[in-house]
Amino acid sequence: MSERTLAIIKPDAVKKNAIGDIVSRYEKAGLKPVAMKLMHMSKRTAEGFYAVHKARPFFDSLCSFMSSGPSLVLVLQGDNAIKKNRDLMGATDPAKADAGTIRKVHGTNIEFNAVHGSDSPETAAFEIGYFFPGMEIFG
Ligand code: RTP
Ligand code: MG
Repeated sequence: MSERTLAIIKPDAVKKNAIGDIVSRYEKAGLKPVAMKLMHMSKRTAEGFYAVHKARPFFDSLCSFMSSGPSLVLVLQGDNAIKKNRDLMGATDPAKADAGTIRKVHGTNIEFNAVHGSDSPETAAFEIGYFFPGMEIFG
């Protein structure tokens, strides 16, 4: 079933010039970018995006990281896009991620882990709407 997911190439990966490699992995896996923008999030924007984590000890540090430089924010479309993207990303902690996954290749540690991907249809709907009005999505 074709679906959409929100992906973010986080500031650490943008700084390392990994945008091209990561977008190429999405395309080769059948995940088509149907919207994308480079944006430097404010801390408030990051806090709203990660509101589900606001009680976690890493919340403040995570939001500082996400607002530390530009990110590439994308909507990816394809069959089973949500799970397919999570599989491409690998585990949250790059040290535990499978060989060949984006986080294994480009991540540094459990916080600076290169990419984000929606984890359910409900979070995908919220996250896509958080960054993109419908008219900016070309599905
Ligand atoms: P994401 O939401 O970014 O796709 O990552 P995820 O589902 O694999 O992991 P999640 O539990 O949702 O955590 C969100 C992001 O918070 C940072 N984090 N830091 N210091 C820590 O223990 C810790 N744990 C998580 C990571 O940047 C993680 O991707
Ligand atoms: Mg998550």
